[in-house]
Amino acid sequence: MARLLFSAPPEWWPLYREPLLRACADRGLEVALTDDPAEPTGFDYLIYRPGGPVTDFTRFANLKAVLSLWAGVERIAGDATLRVPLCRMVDESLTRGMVEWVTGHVLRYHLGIDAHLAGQDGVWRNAVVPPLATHRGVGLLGLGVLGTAVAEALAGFGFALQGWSRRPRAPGDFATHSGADGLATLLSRSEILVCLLPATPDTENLLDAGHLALLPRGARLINAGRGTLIDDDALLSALDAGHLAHATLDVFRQEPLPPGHAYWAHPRVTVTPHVAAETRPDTASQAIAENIRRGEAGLPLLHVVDRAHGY
Ligand code: NDP
Ligand code: OXD
Repeated sequence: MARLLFSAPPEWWPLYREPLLRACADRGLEVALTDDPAEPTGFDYLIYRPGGPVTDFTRFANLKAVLSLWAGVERIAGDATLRVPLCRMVDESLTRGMVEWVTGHVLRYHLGIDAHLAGQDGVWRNAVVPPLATHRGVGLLGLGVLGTAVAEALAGFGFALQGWSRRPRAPGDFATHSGADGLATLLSRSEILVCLLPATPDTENLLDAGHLALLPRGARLINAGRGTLIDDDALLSALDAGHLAHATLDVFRQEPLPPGHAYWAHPRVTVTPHVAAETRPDTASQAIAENIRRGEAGLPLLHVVDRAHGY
C-alpha cells in the first residue's frame, strides 16, 4: 500500500481526489490518499502544487518522491528541506494547451489581426499584406518539452524558426543556438520572440535592456515561461520607445498581477492570467500515478528535476 499526501490549495482536493484514485486503480496500485498532512502515518509520495499546507519537507522521513502538479518547479527546486527526488509535470494535455496558446498568439502577430479588428470603419486598407510565414523570423527561448512541441507546430506553418537552449542541440529541422553569442544571434533575427524558459537563477532578468535592444525594431514578445525572465522596467521602456511593438504576457513576478500594475493599462501589452497551459486533473493524475507505479516497481522515476540547474 502506497501512502499519498496531496498538498495543494484546498480548492484542488475535490478536483483531484477521484481522478488520482482512478489513475492509481487503473495501474493496479493500492493507495491511501489524503490531503491531511497531520495524519500520523508516514507518507511515501507527496503530490505538490504551490500554495498548499506543506512548506517544509523535513518531517516526512519516509518520503520516496515529491510529484509536482506544475511543470515549473522554481518554488521548491531550491528547497533545502527537500531531500528526495522531485518530479515535474509532463503531460500531453498541458503540452497541447501550450502549443495552441502560443500558436494562436504568434498568428495574431504574424497576420496583423489587431489592425483589422481595430479598423472596422468602412475604409478599405489593403496596402499592407502580411508576409508568408517563411519570411517571418520567430525565436524560441527554451527547447524543452513545451518549446519542442511549439517548435514543431510553428515549423508546420513554415516560420523561419530559431531556438535557444542551455545545452547545444544536434542539427535538426531549424537553427538552434546556445550560449551568449547564440542568444544574440537569435534575438537579432526574431520579429516574434516566444519565451518558454523556466525560472532559475541563470534565467532571471534574461530579457534585460541589453537583450531587448538586440531584437529588430517593431518586434513582438510572447512570454509563457515565467515572469522572472523579464526585467519589467526594461520591457516597459522598450515598448514606450516603440522599439518593441507589443508584448503578450501570461506570467508575472507577482500573480495575480496587481490591479495597478503598468502592464494592465499599457496600450502595447496584452495580459493573460497564467492560462497558457493548464494542468488538467484527469491527465495530470495519470502522469502522477505512472510515476508512483514506477517508484513502487523499483523503476527510475520520470521527469526528475535537475536540482543543480533548477529545472
Ligand atoms: P523543460 O525543462 O522541458 O525545458 C526547459 C528548456 O529551457 C530547455 O530547453 C532548457 O535547455 C532551457 N533552459 C533552461 N535553462 C536555460 C538557460 N540558462 N539557458 C538557456 N536555456 C535554458 O521545461 P518545459 O518545456 O516543460 O516548461 C518550460 C517552462 O514553461 C516551465 O518551467 C514553466 O515555467 C513554464 N510553464 C508555463 C505554463 C503557463 O501556463 N504559462 C504552463 C507550464 C509551464 P536544455 O534543453 O539544454 O535543458
Ligand atoms: C506550470 C504552470 O508550471 O502552470 O505547470 O505554469
